[in-house]
Amino acid sequence: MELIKVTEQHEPQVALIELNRPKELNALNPQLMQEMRDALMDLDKNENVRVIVITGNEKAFAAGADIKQMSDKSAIDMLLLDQFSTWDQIRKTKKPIIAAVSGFALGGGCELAMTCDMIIASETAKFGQPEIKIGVIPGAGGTQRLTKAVGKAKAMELILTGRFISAEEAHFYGLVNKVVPIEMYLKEAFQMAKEIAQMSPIAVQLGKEAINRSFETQLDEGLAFERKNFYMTFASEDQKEGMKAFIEKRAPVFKGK
Ligand code: DAK
Repeated sequence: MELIKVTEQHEPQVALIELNRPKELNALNPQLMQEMRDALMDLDKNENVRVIVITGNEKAFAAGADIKQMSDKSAIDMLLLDQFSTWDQIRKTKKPIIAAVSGFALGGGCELAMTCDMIIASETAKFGQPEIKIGVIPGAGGTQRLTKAVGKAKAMELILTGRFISAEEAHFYGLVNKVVPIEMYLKEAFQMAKEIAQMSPIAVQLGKEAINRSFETQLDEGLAFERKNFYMTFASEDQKEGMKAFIEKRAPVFKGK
């Protein structure tokens, strides 16, 4: 593992996965996501692990999918890359996953946190789906999970303006479980993980499965719809311009083409 760090027993029966691309604010490239999928599959099978915590660093949980790796892709390139199979596998993890978030959780980073089962945030955390600013839309469940978490009006605001919200606001809207001072966010996540680890692992797995079932059928349809529209944005000149402008550190000029 190069882009993540896995500690199998950070606490008894609690594993920790740390995203480890600090210079790129933990931007999620395919290699990182594949390492994450492999780690989660291993930990899910490991009898000594009951709960998994995923974290970044104090500055960034993850600032999104890697724009530099996506900028030149066509809709068909994105389709053939099939990165969604990695994300789908993450979604199938049976053990509970807690995201411990500090700093930026943006785009794919916010989607990764929402794919986890619970979110503990530091007071400095910032959540957002800024894809619209680079000419695309969320592609890893943001339009579905954010809407379920915060409601239609707030999801529209965040996804159509690309605005960030603070940890406090995210808590108000029910996106995160708890907000704590920065020196406490990991401790708090482990505290919750240890509490869950004391319960029957069978009951925990069945409880998680049942809660997810409450929106999974709708989620499958919603995700399929989002994916088609996400691929479609890669057929636009605005996607090329939006991502190029990010890399060149300038404001994009969108033409609606
Ligand atoms: N991708 C690539 N590099 C990134 C990045 C990203 N998302 N975010 C930051 N970086 C890089 C910056 O380019 C910079 O690199 P250098 O210039 O030093 O080489 C370095 O990280 C530090 O960033 P900044 O200099 O920009 O730091 P600041 O503190 O000034 O600003 C910021 C922090 C987070 C506000 C800013 O970096 C920013 O706006 N970042 C982009 C946020 C964003 O737009 N995120 C959404 C990306 S689109 C999919 C799954 C998921 C997705 C799509 C498909 N499939 C399964 C197919 C998701 C899409 C997205 O997330």
